[in-house]
Amino acid sequence: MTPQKSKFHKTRMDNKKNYSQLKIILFIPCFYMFKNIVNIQLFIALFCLYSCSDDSKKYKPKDKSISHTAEKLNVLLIIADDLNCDLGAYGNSVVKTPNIDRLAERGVLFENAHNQYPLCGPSRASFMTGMYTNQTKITRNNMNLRNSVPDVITMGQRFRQQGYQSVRIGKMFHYDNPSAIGTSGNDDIYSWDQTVNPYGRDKIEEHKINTLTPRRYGGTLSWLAADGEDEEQTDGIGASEAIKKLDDFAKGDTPFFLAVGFFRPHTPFVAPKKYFDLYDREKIEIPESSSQYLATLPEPAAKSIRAKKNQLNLEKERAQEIKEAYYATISFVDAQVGRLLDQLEASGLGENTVVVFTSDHGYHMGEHGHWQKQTLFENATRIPLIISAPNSENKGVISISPVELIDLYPTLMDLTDINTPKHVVGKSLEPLMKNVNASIRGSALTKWRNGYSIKTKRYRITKWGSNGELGYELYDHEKDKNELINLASNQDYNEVIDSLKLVIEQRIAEASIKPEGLGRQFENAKPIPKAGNITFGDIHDANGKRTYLKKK
Ligand SMILES: [Ca+2]
Repeated sequence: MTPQKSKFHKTRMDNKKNYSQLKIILFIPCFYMFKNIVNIQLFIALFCLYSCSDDSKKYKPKDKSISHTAEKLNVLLIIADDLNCDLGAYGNSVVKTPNIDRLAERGVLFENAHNQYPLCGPSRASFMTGMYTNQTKITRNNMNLRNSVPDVITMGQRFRQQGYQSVRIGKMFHYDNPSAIGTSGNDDIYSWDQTVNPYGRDKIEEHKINTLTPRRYGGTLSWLAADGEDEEQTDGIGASEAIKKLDDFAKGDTPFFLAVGFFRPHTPFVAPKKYFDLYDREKIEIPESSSQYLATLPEPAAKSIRAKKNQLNLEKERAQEIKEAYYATISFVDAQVGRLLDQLEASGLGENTVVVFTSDHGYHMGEHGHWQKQTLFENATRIPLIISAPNSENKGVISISPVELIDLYPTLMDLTDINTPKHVVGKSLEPLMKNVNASIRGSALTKWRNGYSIKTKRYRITKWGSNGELGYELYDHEKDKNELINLASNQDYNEVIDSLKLVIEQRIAEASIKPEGLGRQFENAKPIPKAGNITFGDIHDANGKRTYLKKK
C-alpha cells in the first residue's frame, strides 16, 4: 500500500471515531431532558433507529466507487493539438519521439483510433462529454458547450464529483490557437477546480513567425525555428506548471485528474532551433497528387482537399521546410511529454497514475494534395491514442481494433472505478487493455459537414449527403493504406459496399439518438462572434485596419 492510500484510511477511520463520540455526547443531555417527560424505552428505541439508519447510509453507499476512495488511481491526460500519427511508436521512422515511444512501451497503443469530427472544437466537446457531435450539437469552433447541452457531465466534472482535484493546464476545450493562447478560450468552468493558461515567447514574438498569409498563424501554414529554450515557449511553460502540480499532488493525499493540453504541433509550427536540427530537410518526402485523382472522388471529398487555395501545389522546397517544422514541433512536444513522465517517476506517482496520450484529430502533411485537417480521409480521422495503466499486465502491446476518441471517457471511469454517467455513449476500452484481441466495436465513426465515414479493421466507407446522393468512397486498407483508390464503383466490391452501407446507416442512426440522462439539448446554439486576430505589437485603427506592423 502506498503512503497515499494509508493516509486515506487513517482519515476515514478518524472521522468515523469522532462521529461516534459526538453521538454519545449528544445522547447524555438529551436522555436527562426526556427522562421525566416520555417513556425512556421509546427514546432509546428512537435513538437506536437513528443510529442504525445513519450507519446503513454510511456503509451501503449508493455509488460503488465512493467506497473505493482509498484505492483511487490518479489520471494524467496529455493531449496534443493537431497531431497525427507521425510518431516513432506508430511506425514513422523519420520523426523523433523517444518519450511518446517510451510511454507506448509501458501502455497499450491503439493503432486504429479515430476522432469523431476532425476539427478542434467539435472533437474536444465530443470526447470531453463522451458523445457524438449529433448529440453535443457542436460541429463548429467557438461554441460554448453549455449553450447546447447545459446539463452534461464532462469528464473533468465527473472526476470532481468523485472527490478528485481536476486541473486543466493549456488547451482542453476549444481555444483559438494561437490567437487565444494565454486566455481560457471556450472553456467549461464546471470541469475544473483550477486552470492554468500558459503564455510564452511564441506569443510575445508572434510577429517573427513565417506564414503563407501575412499575420495569420492559426488557419494557415506558419512556422519558426525559435531562439531560446523549451521553458520559454507556451508548451514548455505548460509542462513546467504541470510538473509543479505533480509535485504538489505527490505531497498531498487527494486523487487528481490533471489534463495537460499542449498547443503544438498546431500551427504555427514553432519550436526551439535544436528540434529542427534533428531533421534533414532535403530528405523529407512530400506526397504528390494529381487532378486526375480528384475525378475519382465525390465532389465534397474533392473540395475538402482543395479548400485552402494558397496551400495547393507548394513548391517542393517550401513544402519540405514546412514539414520539417511540423516534425520539429512534434519532437518539441515529445520532449515536454518526457518532462512530465520524468516527474511522474521522480515523485513516485507513476505507481498509481493512469497516463493517456492523444490528440484531437489527425493532420494532412500534403497527402491527397492537402495540408491540415477537415477531411474524412484517414489522415484527418486517425489519432494517436496510448493508455498506460499502472495495474495493467499488458505493456507495450498494440490493439488494431477500431476505437473512438469518445471511448476515452468511459475507459478512464472504468480504470478509476467510477460509475460512467448515463449520457456517455462511448465504450470502455478496458476489455481491450486486458486482451488486445477482444472486440468492443466493429467500426469507428467520424463526421465532417455533410459526410460520415466509418473505419473497420480493413475498410473505410465514406458517405456524402444525407442519403448518399453526393457519392460514396470505399478504401481497402489491406491493399491501399493511403486511400488513393476509391473502390465505391468497383464491381468486385459490390458485396462489401452493400454490407458497409447498412453498417454506416446503423452507426449514424445510433449516434444521433439523444442519450439517456443528458438533460436539455438545444439544436441551434451559435458560436460566439469572433473579432479579428491581433498580433501582439501591431497597431490597428478603430476599423480594424493595420496601421503598423511590428518588424521581425
Ligand atoms: Ca486541433
